[in-house]
Amino acid sequence: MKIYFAASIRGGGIDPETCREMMRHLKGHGTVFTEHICEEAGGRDDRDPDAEIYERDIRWLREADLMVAEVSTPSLGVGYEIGKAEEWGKRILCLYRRGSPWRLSAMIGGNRSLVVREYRELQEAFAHIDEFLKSPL
Ligand code: 6IA
Repeated sequence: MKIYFAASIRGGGIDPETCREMMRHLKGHGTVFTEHICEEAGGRDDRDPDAEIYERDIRWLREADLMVAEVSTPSLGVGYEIGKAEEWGKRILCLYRRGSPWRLSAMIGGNRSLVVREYRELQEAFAHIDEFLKSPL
């Protein structure tokens, strides 16, 4: 199973611990292309030129069987990737943490093509991931 994990980097930035734990959990299910996104989430991210990041991520997204997106922190990049993945017919799970200071965009929460699930504890997020990955591709 090839999984594309998307999470906010420059847009607010996902909580690094949440990023690492979700990544660890997803890796138990298959190959996660975006393994490096938790490395410096919330910190310095200018190691690679933007054009390289864009081209590599788009290539991975095309190749992925499905996408899991952490959407508690708004991110232009994650929103863009969700739009692309939808256009390409990928299955998409969006995970939103209840109590986030940001309300989820209606473009995500109101889109019936996406599977949107809320969680508070990480264990709940893991259960949503397991459920989503059990469904046929
Ligand atoms: O607009 P944002 O920066 O929040 O967009 C985040 C999304 O875009 C993520 O889901 C990534 O797939 C993609 N993305 C944005 N910046 C990077 C990046 N920079 N590396 C990989 N994917 C990225 C270097 C990051 C670093 C933590 C080493």
